[in-house]
Amino acid sequence: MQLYGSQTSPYVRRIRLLLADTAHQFINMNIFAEADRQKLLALNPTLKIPMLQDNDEIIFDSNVIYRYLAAKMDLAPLSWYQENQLTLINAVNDSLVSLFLCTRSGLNTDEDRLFFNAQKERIAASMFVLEQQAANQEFANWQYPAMALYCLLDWVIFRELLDLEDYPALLAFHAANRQQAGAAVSDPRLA
Ligand SMILES: N[C@@H](CCC(=O)N[C@@H](CS)C(=O)NCC(=O)O)C(=O)O
Repeated sequence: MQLYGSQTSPYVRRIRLLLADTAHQFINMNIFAEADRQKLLALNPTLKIPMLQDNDEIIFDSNVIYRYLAAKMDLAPLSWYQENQLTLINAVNDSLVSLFLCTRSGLNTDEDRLFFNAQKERIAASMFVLEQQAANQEFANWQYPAMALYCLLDWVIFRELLDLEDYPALLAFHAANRQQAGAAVSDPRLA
């Protein structure tokens, strides 16, 4: 089984944490460099990572990769509540990736623009709920939603995207999970 990704992507990292105790090959790519981009394009027209190859099967998108691996690893299906937790985490992650790419494209995301404001509103509203859930110990079990949350928070800290001092329960959750299997080897700071 091959996992295509990058060292810094929080979406890739959650799958690496899931596969921490499962034999697989991690293929580290720079998807904005031409050679790796062509390699990815040949297999995956979405040009996004993560992507999983398992013999003849190629799976795009971390959500679908999770479902594929959960079936293969015989994991209990996520509850609807957990699915919603994942959607909240994805909402924050997608909006932060969008703003990050805007900044990298030379745009000033501090400007009063509909697109920037919509991302920031979504981030604030979703982070508020995630903070409450963390305070209620709803991420206490090291299952996929907790893995995804850890990867989001660690990436936010690494890229200095949000001030997490406003979210003490999320900071406590992050600190409590630094030693989980696969966390050290998948640290974005190793990039
Ligand atoms: N919904 C996708 C999102 C993946 C995603 O946004 N990956 C980023 C890296 S963190 C990416 O490939 N970005 C490339 C681009 O947007 O061109 C998933 O869950 O796998």
